[in-house]
Amino acid sequence: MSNRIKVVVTGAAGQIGYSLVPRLVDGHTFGNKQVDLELVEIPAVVDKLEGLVMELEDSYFPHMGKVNYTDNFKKAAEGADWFLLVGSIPRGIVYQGKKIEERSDLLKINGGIFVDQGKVIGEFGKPDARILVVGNPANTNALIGQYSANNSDQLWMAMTMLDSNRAKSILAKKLNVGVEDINRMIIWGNHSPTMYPDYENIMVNGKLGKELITERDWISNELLPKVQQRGKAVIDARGASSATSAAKAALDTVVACENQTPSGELFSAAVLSDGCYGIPEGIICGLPLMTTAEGKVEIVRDLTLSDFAKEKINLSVAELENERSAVADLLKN
Ligand code: NAX
Repeated sequence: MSNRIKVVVTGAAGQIGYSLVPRLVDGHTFGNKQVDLELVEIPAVVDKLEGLVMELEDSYFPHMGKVNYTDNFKKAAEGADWFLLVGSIPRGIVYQGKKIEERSDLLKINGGIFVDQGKVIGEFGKPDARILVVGNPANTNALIGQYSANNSDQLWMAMTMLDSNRAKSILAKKLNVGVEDINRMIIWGNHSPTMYPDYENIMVNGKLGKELITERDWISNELLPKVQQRGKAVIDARGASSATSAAKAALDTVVACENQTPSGELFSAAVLSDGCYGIPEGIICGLPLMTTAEGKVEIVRDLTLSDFAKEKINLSVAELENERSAVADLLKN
């Protein structure tokens, strides 16, 4: 196994990028491997990355390999093992003379970016590259990217780990245990307010969540809205969207994919659905995952879903199907 790994980060000059990039080379995420970084930005801000590179150099990271910054995604992508696609156009900005307010506009604009990046990743990324889409709308961006890449050995994911970590924190407080005691915290569906945090299938010190939490009112009025609206609550409190927690969640996803999943644990990310759990094929949907001893990331297919869970998941799946319809003209390969 190679002792070098090449990681591409888009949106590297953004606020998530600032928290994320240093931790890719601090020895935690990729262990003893030397990590080569390609930091990618749009032409208007790419020069700002010189400052980030200076800070990386000044930070003494023995595991840091070569570091480049560029606005040329194709050059950055050549032979890369990991792509952390954080860059996207946010709601509310003026883009090509128009203020982007509607989710449908957001889907189309970002969709265009992911068509181009997907093609490049399919052609120039490592044959077994792993791609984590963080930039919103993450699930549908990942779907577009995966179509365009047209390379079935590469693994495309959209990030739901932040939602999973948020749910762990709320459940740990409720059950008066540590966050590390909450295992198998799965987020089903879309990374959007329709997501479903599956409290019934968590394991806490040998007990199933559905045995530990029986107050449906607390689930419906506390857990679900708190997890689903946490992103907005952070924006209201901080005046900016989640950054350090989003970066940590991206790193947690990489670590979960790079290492065999411990017995009794599962992790959360959205991947291409294949009909499991009655979820229609061909959407990027939050599902339970594990990494095998051989390093393969697989969907775990034997969780039991209650009628309550199925009803909630169906709502989120319907939203993903609508998003897919809105970008149907971009789903080509
Ligand atoms: P920022 O606006 O601070 O940074 C985004 C950066 O992406 C900017 O520097 C921009 O120039 C760059 N960018 C835009 N298009 C690009 C392209 N085509 N190629 C390369 N770079 C490009 O946003 P930040 O707070 O860092 O958030 C980034 C994205 O993460 C947003 O879309 C945000 O909605 C999304 N989030 C997703 C989360 C998730 O759990 N999946 C949670 C956190 C976050 O809200």
